[in-house]
Amino acid sequence: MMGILNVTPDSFSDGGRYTQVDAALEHARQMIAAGADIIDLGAESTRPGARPVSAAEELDRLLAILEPLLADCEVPISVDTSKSQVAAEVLRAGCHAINDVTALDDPAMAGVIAEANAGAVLMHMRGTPRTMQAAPHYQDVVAEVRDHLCERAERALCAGISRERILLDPGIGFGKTLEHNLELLRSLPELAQLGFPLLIGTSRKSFLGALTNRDVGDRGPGTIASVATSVLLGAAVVRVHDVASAVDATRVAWAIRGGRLGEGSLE
Ligand code: HH2
Repeated sequence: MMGILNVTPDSFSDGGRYTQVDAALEHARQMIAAGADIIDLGAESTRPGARPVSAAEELDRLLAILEPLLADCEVPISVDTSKSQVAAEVLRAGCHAINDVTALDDPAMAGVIAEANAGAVLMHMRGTPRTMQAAPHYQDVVAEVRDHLCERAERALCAGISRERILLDPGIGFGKTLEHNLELLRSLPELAQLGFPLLIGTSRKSFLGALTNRDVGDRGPGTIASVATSVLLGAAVVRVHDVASAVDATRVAWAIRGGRLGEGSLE
């Protein structure tokens, strides 16, 4: 269970709530008490149309919280960044994994992660956050996402990232229509055949709004349905804002699937 901690002013569902260190720490503590196994710390929003931030600004936001978070929290911390320069600094500061929504687009990223012997989440995205939802098109979304993830996993392995530290993520909502998202979720058993644990992030995303006709603050039940389904279909890790409800849903889905709790952890 990965709990989301966004120290951004503009994230799509929790922007501005945890920009103060005290509020961020308290939220992390609550997520861990509720059952988060990993905290994913992000300082640059990737919502459609988001403004890119400089490496210096991203690092300022991250380092302000990372040190107290590492001192305070007993679970691994991943940092959601696509910049190798940022990754190098946060890994030096002690974080355990990099969650890269561009799956190693930055040519130096794989080497930086390998050198730190850290975990890597490699996510599929079509385009950039600024452009990705402008008429995304695929011939065969599942095959294209699978091939891209396979190629990026190879890149990670060649750079020396340990196989058991790599997770793959089809990138729900990143350059995908509603139908693409549903097809990818339906195809998790096929994506799992790549042989890496799958991480799935559906929490409060707009495809849930399209299905339920709910605003972002009212997508809890939709999130839970998508979390349970993802776990049942093969997700090893789910990335969520509301950890408590997702933990219950995951326990039930995991038990029905017949899986072992704790499988697919970043450590
Ligand atoms: N989704 C978001 C951000 N990072 N990382 C992975 N691996 N998978 C995801 O699905 C994913 C991700 C978007 O969600 P959120 O962090 O809540 O919003 P924002 O990007 O606006 O901060």
